[in-house]
Amino acid sequence: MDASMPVQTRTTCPYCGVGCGVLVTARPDGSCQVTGDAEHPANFGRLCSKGTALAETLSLDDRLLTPRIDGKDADWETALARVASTFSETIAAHGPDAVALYVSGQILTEDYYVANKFMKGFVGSANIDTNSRLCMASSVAGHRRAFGTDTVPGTYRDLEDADLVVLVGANLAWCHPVLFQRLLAVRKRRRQKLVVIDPRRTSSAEYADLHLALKPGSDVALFLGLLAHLEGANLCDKPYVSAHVTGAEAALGEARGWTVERVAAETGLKPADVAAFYYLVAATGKTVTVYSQGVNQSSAGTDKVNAIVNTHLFTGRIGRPGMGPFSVTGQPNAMGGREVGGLANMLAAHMDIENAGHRDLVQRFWQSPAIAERPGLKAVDLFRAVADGRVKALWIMATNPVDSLPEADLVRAALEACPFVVVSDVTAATDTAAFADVLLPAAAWGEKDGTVTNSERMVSRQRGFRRLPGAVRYDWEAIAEVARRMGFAGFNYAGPDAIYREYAALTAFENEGRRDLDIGAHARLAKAGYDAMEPYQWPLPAAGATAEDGDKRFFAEGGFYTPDRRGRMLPISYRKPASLPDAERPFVVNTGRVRDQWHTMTRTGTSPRLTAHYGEPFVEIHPDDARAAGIAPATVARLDGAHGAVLLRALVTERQQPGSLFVPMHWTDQVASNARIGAIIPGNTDPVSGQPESKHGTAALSAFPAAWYGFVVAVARPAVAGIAYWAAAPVAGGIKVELAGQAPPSDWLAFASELLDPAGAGAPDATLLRYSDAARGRERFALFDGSGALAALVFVAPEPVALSRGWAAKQLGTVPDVRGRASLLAGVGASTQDDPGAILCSCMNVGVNQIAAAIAGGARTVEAIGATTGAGTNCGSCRAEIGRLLAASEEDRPAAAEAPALVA
Ligand SMILES: Nc1nc2c(c(=O)[nH]1)N[C@H]1C(S)=C(S)[C@@H](COP(=O)(O)OP(=O)(O)OC[C@H]3O[C@@H](n4cnc5c(=O)[nH]c(N)nc54)[C@H](O)[C@@H]3O)O[C@H]1N2
Ligand SMILES: Nc1nc2c(c(=O)[nH]1)N[C@H]1C(S)=C(S)[C@@H](COP(=O)(O)OP(=O)(O)OC[C@H]3O[C@@H](n4cnc5c(=O)[nH]c(N)nc54)[C@H](O)[C@@H]3O)O[C@H]1N2
Ligand code: SF4
Ligand SMILES: [Mo]
Repeated sequence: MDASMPVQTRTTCPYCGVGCGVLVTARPDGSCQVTGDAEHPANFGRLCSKGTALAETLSLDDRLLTPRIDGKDADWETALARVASTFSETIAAHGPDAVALYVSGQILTEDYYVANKFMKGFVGSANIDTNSRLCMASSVAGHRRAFGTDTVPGTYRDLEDADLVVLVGANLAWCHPVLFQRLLAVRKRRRQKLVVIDPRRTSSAEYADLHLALKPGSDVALFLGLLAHLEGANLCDKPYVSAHVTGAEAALGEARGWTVERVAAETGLKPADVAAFYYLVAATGKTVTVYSQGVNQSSAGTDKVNAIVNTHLFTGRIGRPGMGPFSVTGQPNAMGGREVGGLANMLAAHMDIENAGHRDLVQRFWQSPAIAERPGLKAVDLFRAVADGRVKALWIMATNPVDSLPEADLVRAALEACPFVVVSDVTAATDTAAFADVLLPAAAWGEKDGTVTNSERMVSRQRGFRRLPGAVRYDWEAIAEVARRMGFAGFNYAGPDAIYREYAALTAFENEGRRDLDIGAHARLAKAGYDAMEPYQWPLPAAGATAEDGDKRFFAEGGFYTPDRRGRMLPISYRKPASLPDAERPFVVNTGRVRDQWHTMTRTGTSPRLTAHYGEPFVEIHPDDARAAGIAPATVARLDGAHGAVLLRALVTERQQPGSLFVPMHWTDQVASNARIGAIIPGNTDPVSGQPESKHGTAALSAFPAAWYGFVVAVARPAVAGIAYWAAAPVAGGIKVELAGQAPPSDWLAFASELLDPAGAGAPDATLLRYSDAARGRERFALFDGSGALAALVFVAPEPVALSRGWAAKQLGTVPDVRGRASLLAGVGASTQDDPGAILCSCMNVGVNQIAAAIAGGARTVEAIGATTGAGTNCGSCRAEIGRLLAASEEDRPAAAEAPALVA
């Protein structure tokens, strides 16, 4: 091949569970371009803002490129020997349950398979759990209770074929944007109704025909009422239920008392809205109920799932086109992990640890010396066991539990106390990696090869298109190498294709239709076939699959995987969340995601484009609550929970309901002073699934008594240690940092010099200009390097600094003359004209100010704004926000008032 030609690779997006196909064109200079794969059945060419920005997150700057032992660079041989010997010694001295693996829905199926085999078959303990416990565990448990196996019955096409889509605790517009785009495309062709059930008015809710802003945690009451209503409306599918379902009578027994009035009282909804929802569902056969973390992350998560599934089983609306309950998965390989048994209470290939026949089958297949006899510790309990010394050696792979688990400070303390911690990551500096005795550098997206399964059971290849940098290795390889050094046979894989074949063979082994998950057709797939694999939907038995990919559904004709092959309706009773607001902590703390960030920001947080949407950790507060607490918009607020406190920018908005606060989960100690929201979420879990109630903490809310606010933009990260509030985000050519403090420093010049030292303030040829208006509490500094180029700007004021961040960032590296230097300090030129404002459309890089200008120029529709600015014309996930700006302008409010807190 001509080396000067760009090379194209078909792979899969590493972010959400929609599982979009992407086309990567790698250019000879090492750069690459990412576009949607028009032939991939999940997205047909579409991408969202995160997928579109993938090429910007491939920098090696923050990568972990070599193993480290006790903080010092080491070679792989030493690192692997250390891990293997410490694991072996710990097992010899304290038994197999003294070691554990904590893995992630972001590793590939092949990695996951090897990790699970290593622990359950060779170490002989089921102490392997995954961040899916924080994510999908309630759906898994609900599926298993109702279907006898963990199956998503439907397909994405069902969302398009439905006449009614109900989103429960799912902000699809931001978290599964391409799936949401597929819904919006349907709307252009025909009438499809959308109901959104979410305590907050989310971007998804902006599109809803009916938005039910229920009291947090009250979903079970709402769905019990729905079941009662469906019975009253005579909508039981009697032939289906009598042939294929058990438990209907007991389930109805629990539901019958839930009248519209009682549901309204419990959920805080208007009776008319509850009734409207019930009528709509009753009237619409083709109903799909999509649910996500507002359902799963609850101490009643499994009950919420079964309350929803009950309504579908009862009406026979399952497994048929346009009908069904649909649990959308979060991570790119949440499904793959469930399939190979990544959870502590599963075996492999959808087999159960508690089933002696399954244990025997898997052990014979693996020819392993052991097989875990009982479920292992689930994530929250696992880290408690680390804290109290029961688990003495822990290997964490592709997840950041110091940020993402509840009671996160206790998790941190547990890792600090743990005798031996191994962390496999792609990023060098994470809050978790700080506690690693051995740090192993993993191959990242774009480098690794394997498979992932999306929400509709579609298996796709991730393919590498870059050489492995530094000394990084594949995650499966690291585990296999350790396993071999521990003396275990059965880990000599030549490549991921060999692992995949073994896994495919296990799914078919002694199956004979008894297990839903069967991809036996691939048990002998050669490497060439693996490399050329097209996306396919399981099941794919050796005998040949029956339906077309994208159209394979379960349970329309019954055939559940319970012993009597019937689906189960469960008697569900309503109970309130585990921690309720009280006098000490009167607010509910709801946590979740923003559109352009991914989890703990190790990748999306490195893109200036993606951090321009929401650039700072924030808390959404209803205006009445903000007023009562004396919190002005864009000031800093403090939340005190049972286990810690956080400082966040106040985003005062009517989209929030009174009494509730919403905080994104993304900000870590790497990018902010004190914004790890996991630290104040209690470790309450669902009794069946063990999933933590991340959507329902409690806290007290108060104003942070800031005496000064600051804003810095600099070529190098300022020295922020010791400042009460700071939050950093990348900009082109540098970094921007927001600051706030209580007592002002006694000497601002000394403060600024110290702060900017990393940007060169201490260099002999540097110039630090100062503007001071002490009477008004204003201080400004501009730092120039020896060549006269701007290296930093600092603005300090007694109130939140009003300065265009976009303008300030653009000045970095410019070489102004004397007058220019003065106007820099004056902030002159920072008019909204050259400032795009907070970036609303990150695909096309359009900010709120540009949209406001388009509106002022006469654009009256989202389409018209798109035509003049380009905003909303690519992935479309910002269209709801643009609509909001339009609505705001019609109410004659300044558009920028709706902008995210203080980013512009
Ligand atoms: N941009 C972006 N997309 C992502 C991710 C990301 O980090 N960033 N992560 C991926 C992952 S791993 C996951 S799991 C998914 C999660 O996707 P989602 O579940 O859609 O996202 P969340 O924001 O966690 O929560 C959804 C909604 O639940 C609501 N909620 C809170 N409490 C309740 C309640 O009691 N009842 C109801 N009905 N709703 C409630 C919240 O207000 C929130 O709007 O997103 C995936 N996609
Ligand atoms: N308060 C609150 N907490 C939550 C949630 C919430 O809504 N609210 N949501 C929960 C949910 S649904 C989820 S899924 C979790 C997510 O939480 P985490 O899994 O902790 O978050 P990530 O940032 O995705 O962590 C992935 C880590 O793996 C690294 N990584 C990426 N690719 C690879 C790879 O190929 N190999 C290796 N070895 N490392 C890699 C990344 O650099 C990063 O450090 O958070 C949970 N925690
Ligand atoms: S919707 Fe966006 S984040 Fe999710 S897989 Fe598709 S491109 Fe990636
Ligand atoms: Mo998740």
